[in-house]
Amino acid sequence: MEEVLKNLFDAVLGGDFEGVKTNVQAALDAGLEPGVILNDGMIAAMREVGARFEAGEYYVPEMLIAARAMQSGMTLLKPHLQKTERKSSGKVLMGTVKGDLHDIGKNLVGLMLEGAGYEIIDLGVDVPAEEFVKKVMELKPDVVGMSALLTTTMQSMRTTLDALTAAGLRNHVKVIIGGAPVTEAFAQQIEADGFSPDASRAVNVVNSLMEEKL
Ligand code: B12
Repeated sequence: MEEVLKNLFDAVLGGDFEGVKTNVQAALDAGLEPGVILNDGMIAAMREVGARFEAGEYYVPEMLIAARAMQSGMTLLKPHLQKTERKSSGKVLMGTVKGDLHDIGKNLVGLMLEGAGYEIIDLGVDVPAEEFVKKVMELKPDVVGMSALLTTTMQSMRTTLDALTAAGLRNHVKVIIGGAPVTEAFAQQIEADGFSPDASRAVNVVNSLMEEKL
């Protein structure tokens, strides 16, 4: 791994805010692709944070500090990730489902979609099914994107889809889901329209759903 990426990885892992910013800038100055900086430097570090948590070496505060350090680096990286060509490709309503407070992945997906020209409405975290329903009625998005990082809160995705169906909205909006524990098989099981394991492929999924809508 490039030295600067290794330093960035270590800075995220250690929750070193200044180190994250310095190394993101250094990586950009060295001409590294923003996508590589994000994936190989920061997301890889968050994966390691998760592994250490699982092994009992890290606790919630360490996870939180690492997450915040990553977010401080994202502020610098954001303008470089967003492409310049702009056309309004459609409206996407994003939210982390009820009971779940993880938002880094959701924010990244929103960012990449925004870069691809979509208008993003972000409902935040811990969003109940009724709130998704209310906002779909009010704002008429083309696509709803739900995120869940806990095996327990994946069930809130099913509840939200059921609530959209019960409100008669299911034929009016496409629904995509994602988050570390979410799989293609789960997406099919709950009859979501799309799934992506990461933010860049989420753009392809939304693009093809938009084509289907036309
Ligand atoms: C940071 C973190 C936290 C932070 C979150 C801060 C924040 N602002 O988000 C804090 C400290 C708050 C936290 C809390 C908890 N956490 Co936590 N957390 C993590 C950690 C380390 C990283 C998550 C992350 O940001 N990853 C980086 C992003 C970029 O990746 P991502 O979220 O997967 O997103 C990508 C894809 O999944 C996809 N994607 C995501 N969303 C969407 C949506 C759509 C529509 C699409 C298409 C794609 C998509 O694209 C993204 C970009 O590529 C994970 C470890 C892991 N391996 O995931 C544990 C993890 C998710 N947490 C875990 C746990 C257990 C908890 C707690 C219960 C701990 C506790 N005892 O309190 C609490 C729960 C709080 C709650 N109610 O939500 C477990 C979950 C286990 C499980 N199977 O359910 C994990 C897996 C850690 C572990 N290995 O045990 N956590």
